[in-house]
Amino acid sequence: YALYDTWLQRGYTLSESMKTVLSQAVLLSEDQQLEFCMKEYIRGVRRMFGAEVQQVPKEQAGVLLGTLEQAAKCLPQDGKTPGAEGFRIYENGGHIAVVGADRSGLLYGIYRLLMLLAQGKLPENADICETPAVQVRALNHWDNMSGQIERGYAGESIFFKDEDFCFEEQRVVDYARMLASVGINTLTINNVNVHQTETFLISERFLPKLARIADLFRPFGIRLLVSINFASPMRIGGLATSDPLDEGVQHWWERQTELIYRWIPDLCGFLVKADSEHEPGPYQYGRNHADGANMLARALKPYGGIVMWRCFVYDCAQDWRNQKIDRPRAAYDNFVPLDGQFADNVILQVKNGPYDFQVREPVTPLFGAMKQTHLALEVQVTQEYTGQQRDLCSLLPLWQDVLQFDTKRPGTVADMFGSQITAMAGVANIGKSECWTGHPLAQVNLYGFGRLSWNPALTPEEITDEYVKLAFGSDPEVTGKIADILQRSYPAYEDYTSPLGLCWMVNPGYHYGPNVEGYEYTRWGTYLRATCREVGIDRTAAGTGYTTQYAPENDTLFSNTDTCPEKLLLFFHRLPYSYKLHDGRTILQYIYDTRFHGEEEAEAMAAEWDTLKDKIAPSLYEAVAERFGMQLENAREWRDVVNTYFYRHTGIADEKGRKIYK
Ligand code: BDP
Repeated sequence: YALYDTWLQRGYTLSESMKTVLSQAVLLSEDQQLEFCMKEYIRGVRRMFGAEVQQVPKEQAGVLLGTLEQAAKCLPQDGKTPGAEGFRIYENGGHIAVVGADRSGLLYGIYRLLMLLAQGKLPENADICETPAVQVRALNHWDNMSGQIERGYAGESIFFKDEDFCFEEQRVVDYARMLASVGINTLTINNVNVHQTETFLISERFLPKLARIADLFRPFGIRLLVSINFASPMRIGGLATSDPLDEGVQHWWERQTELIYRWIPDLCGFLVKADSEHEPGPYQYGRNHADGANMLARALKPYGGIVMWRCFVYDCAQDWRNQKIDRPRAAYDNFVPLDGQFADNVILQVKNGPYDFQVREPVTPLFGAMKQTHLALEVQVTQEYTGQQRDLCSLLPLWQDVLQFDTKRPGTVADMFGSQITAMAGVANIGKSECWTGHPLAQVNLYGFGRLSWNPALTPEEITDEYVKLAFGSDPEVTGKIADILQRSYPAYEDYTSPLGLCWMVNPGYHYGPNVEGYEYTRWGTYLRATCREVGIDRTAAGTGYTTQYAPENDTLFSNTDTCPEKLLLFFHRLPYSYKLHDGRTILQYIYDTRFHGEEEAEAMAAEWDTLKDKIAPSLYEAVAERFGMQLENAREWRDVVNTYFYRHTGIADEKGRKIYK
C-alpha cells in the first residue's frame, strides 16, 4: 500500500486464468494516438496485477482494444453504442473487448476494466456500455503561482512556486492518470482569483510552460481551461480600458486568443470570476455578464473554445443592517434576467448552493430557471467549510442531496445533466502532500467527484465501496470499517457544526473551528440574527423573498415550516427556540443534542479507526490517526462553544443535564 497511489495501487489479487486472458492484447489500429491507450493498458496490468502483457497482431486472440470504427465487428449488433467519450466493455467466452466511442472513450474503458478487476467486480459475461453524463468534467485548482493554494489543505501547489512554474513531470503524469481514471477531462491549474503574476499565464512570458503542462495532460484526454483576469487588456495589453464593448478591447482578446491557441491548439477555453469579491468585470463599465462572457466567447469561437463564467456574484459591500438585502438571492437576481443572451459557447458555472459551499444549504434556484443557457454545477472538493482535510468529511452524501433535489422545473438536478447542465466543476483538494489530499481518506472526495460527473446516479454507498476496495485492498473487515467511517463522517460533521441549516458559525477568514458571531457584524451577508428568543432568517415571500426564486411547488414546500426539510429549517425561517420539531424536540434541545452527538460520533469513528491499527499499513494508520486527534479537539470545541452561546442567550438548560460551559 502506498499513500501516493490512491485508488490505483499495486498488487491486486487476480486469478491466474484472468491474468492469462489479460496477457495478450490486440490494438485494432495503427493510429499512433491509440498506441498510448495500449501502453496504459500494459502498464496498468503490470502495476496493478503483476502480469506482463504481450501486444499481439490482429490475427491472434487477446483482449481487443479499439474504437467503434475499428471494433464494431467485435460487438453484438444490438444497437447499444456508447456516445462521445463513452465505452463498451464486452466479454464473450473468455474474450474481452474494450471499445471506445473515440480515443478518450477507449482510455476510460481501459481504466474501468482494470479498476473493476481490481475490485473483483468484473461480472461474468460482462457487457457494460457507458457514456459520460456531461461533456465537461472539470477540476479547478485554486493554485497561486507563489505555490500557495487558496483554500488548499494538502500542502503547496504541484504546479507552481515562487511566482513561476515548478513541477515534477512524473508527478504531473501520475496526476493526469489519476484524473483520467475517474473520467475528468478538463483542468484549470490557476486560481479563479487571478493575481498579478497569474494574469500573465496567457502571455508569451508563461505560455511555453503552460503549453508543456498541456502536453503532459493531453495524452490522458485532459484539456486545460485557464483562469483569466477580466482586466487583462489593461494589465497585459496596456490599454486604458477592459470594457467588453470597446472595439480595441475586443481586438486585443482576439489577438491574444490567437496567440494562446498557437501554443495550445486544443485549449478548452477560459474560466472567469468577474465582478465577484473585488475581481474586475463588466459591471465596472456599466455592462452586464452577458456582454462580458460573450466578448470572450467570440474570441474563442474560431478555435472551438468555451467560456466558463462563474455565477458567484454578490455585493459583498452590502448594507448588513438592511434585513431585505439577502445574499442567497444574488446569483438568481444577477443572472436569470440574462437567460437567452449568452453565446452558445458560454457555460455559467454555478455553485451548488446560493451561499458558498456551506455544510448544509438548499440547492441553487438557478437550475431549471435558466432554460436557454448552458449551466455547470460547481462543487467544492477541497474542504474549506467542511473540515479542511483535518476533520474527515466524505462529501458524497452532500453531493447526492444536491443531485437528487427535485427542482420541479422539471426533474432533479441529475436529470438535467446532459441537457441544461452541460458541465460539472469541482474545486480541487490536491497538493504536494504524500497522499495528495492531506487527509488520506479525503481522496474519496476527488474519486467521488470524478465518478459523479461521469454518472450522477451513482450512490454514495456505491462510490464508497469502489473507493475502499481500490484503495485499501480486499480484507472485508478493513474495507467495511473504512466504508462505515466514511459514511458516518458527513452527518457527524454536520451535527457538530451546522444545526438545521444554520451556517457560517466559523472563524472568519480561514473558516475552521467555531465562532458563532464571527461573521455576524460584517458586510459579507452571512448572518444568523440570533437573539435571546429567536434565530434564523425568514426567506419566504414575507421575508427576503428568496423562496420565490424556486418553482412554485418548492416555494410552497420551503415556505411552510411543516414541510420545509428540517435540516434547512433555520436557513429558511426565523423561529423561537421553543419551536417544536417533528419529533417533539425544541430547536434549542436539537441544537444541544446534535452537538453532543456529533462529538460522540467523532470519538466513535476515531475508535473504529484504532481497531484497524494492526491490519493496515502503518503510514496510513498514523496519518489518519493523527488527523482524528485534531478532529476530536475541533468537535469538542464546536460542541462547547455553540452550546454555551445558545445557553447564554436563552438561559434554558439542556434537558439531559449534560455539561455546558456557563
Ligand atoms: C469562497 C472562498 C474564496 C473563493 C471564493 C470563490 O472562501 O477563497 O475565492 O469562494 O469561489 O468560498 O471564488
